[in-house]
Amino acid sequence: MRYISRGVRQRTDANAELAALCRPDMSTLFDPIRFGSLTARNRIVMAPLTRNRAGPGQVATDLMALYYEQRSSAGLIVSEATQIAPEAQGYLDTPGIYSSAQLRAWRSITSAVHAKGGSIIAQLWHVGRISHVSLQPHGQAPVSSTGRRADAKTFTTKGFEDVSQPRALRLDELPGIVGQFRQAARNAIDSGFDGVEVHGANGYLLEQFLRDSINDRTDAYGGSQENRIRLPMEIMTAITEEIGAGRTGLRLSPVSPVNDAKQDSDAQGLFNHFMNRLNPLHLAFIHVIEGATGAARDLMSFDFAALKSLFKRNDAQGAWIVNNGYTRSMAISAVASDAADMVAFGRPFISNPDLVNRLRFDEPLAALDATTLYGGGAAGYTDYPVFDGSDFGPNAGGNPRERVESAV
Ligand code: 8OZ
Repeated sequence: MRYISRGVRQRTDANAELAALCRPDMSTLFDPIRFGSLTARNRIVMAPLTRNRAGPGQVATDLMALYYEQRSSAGLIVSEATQIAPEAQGYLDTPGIYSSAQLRAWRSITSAVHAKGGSIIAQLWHVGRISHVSLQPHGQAPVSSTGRRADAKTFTTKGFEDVSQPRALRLDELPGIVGQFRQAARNAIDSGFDGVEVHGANGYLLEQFLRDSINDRTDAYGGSQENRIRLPMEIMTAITEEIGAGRTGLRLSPVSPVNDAKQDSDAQGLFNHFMNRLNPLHLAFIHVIEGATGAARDLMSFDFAALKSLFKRNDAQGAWIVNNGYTRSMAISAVASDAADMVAFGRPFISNPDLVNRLRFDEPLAALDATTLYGGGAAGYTDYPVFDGSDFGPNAGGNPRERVESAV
C-alpha cells in the first residue's frame, strides 16, 4: 500500500468541529460500541462490497486478505456478499462459505483483520433468481419464490447478461435453504468471523419471499405478510439457534428497487410486521439501506425511524446501522442525535482504506476508479493510498486517484 503526504490541515480543527457538534454526554461516530456479543472500536462500518476477485472454487485469495486488512480500522467490516451454497451464487468470481478450502481462506482473512485489532462479520447471501444458468451447478435454473424471471442483469464469463428464468422452490425444499443458511453461519464462526449479517436486501432470495411484487406463491410461504416473512424468520431463527443472536444481524432495503424488486403494496406494514416478529430474537443489529441502493435516499416515503423504534423497543442493546450516501456530517449527526448507532459506508471504503482517519480528521476523500470495481487484480483494489498521519492533501504526491469529494 502506498502512502501519501499531508498538507496544512490541522487535526485539531476537525476535533474542535466534532466537539462543537457533540455534547460531552453524547456518543460520537468515533467512539467504541458494544452491541449483542460484538464490539467495534468506532461506529463506522465498512458495508458489504461485491468485488468479484475470488479464485477457482470460489475461494478467497491472499489479495482479498490484504484488501480487508488494509481496511481493518473500520469499527466493523461486513464482508462482501458470500454465497452459502453453489446454487446461491449469481455473479462471476464471488466467494463462497461452504467448502473446506473456502473456510481455510476465510480464516486467513479474519486472522489478518483481528491481528490489526479489527472486527469482521460474514455477509451470508443467496441470490435466488438473480443468477444465470452458466453460474449454476449443472447449468440448472436458479431457484426463487417464483418462476417469473427478473428484469435484471448479472455478469458472467461473457460479461453482462440477462438473469435466467428461475424455478419456484417446492415446499419440501425450503428446510434445505434454511439448513444452508444455518450451516453457513456455523462455517463463518468456524472460520474466525465475529458474527454474520444475513443479506435480506437488494432483491435477492429473502426479498423474493418478502415482497408481494415478486412472491406469487399460494402456499404457506406466499400471500399474507405473515406467510411472506416465514422463510426469512425461519432463516434468522435457525442462525440465532446455531451461533447466538448476539452474533447475528440482518440487512434490509425496504424500498430499494434494485434487481427488479418492485415496491411491496404495503412496504411499511410489511417491514414493521417483520420487525415485530424479529423482536423476540434480540438480534445484534439491523443494517438498513435508506432509499434506493447507491442512489436516491428519498425515492419513496418510508418511515425508517418507526422501524428503528420497533427494533429498539425490545432490543435496546442491538445496534441500528444506517447506510446509503452518508456524508461525514450526516454520519456525525446521525450518531450524535441517536438516529443511528453506527453508519455504514460502501464505495468510500474502496478508495479510502483509511476512511476512519479521513473522517476523523476531516480530510478529503480519494475518488473511486469505477472501471476496477468488479473483477481484476490489485489495481483499484489494494493500491489505493493511505495517509501517513503527517502530510496529506488533495494534490499530494501527484496521485491521479486523489481528488476531493465532498459527498461520501
Ligand atoms: C453489486 C454487484 C453485484 C452484487 C448487492 C451483493 O447489491 C450485491 C451486489 C452489488 O447487495
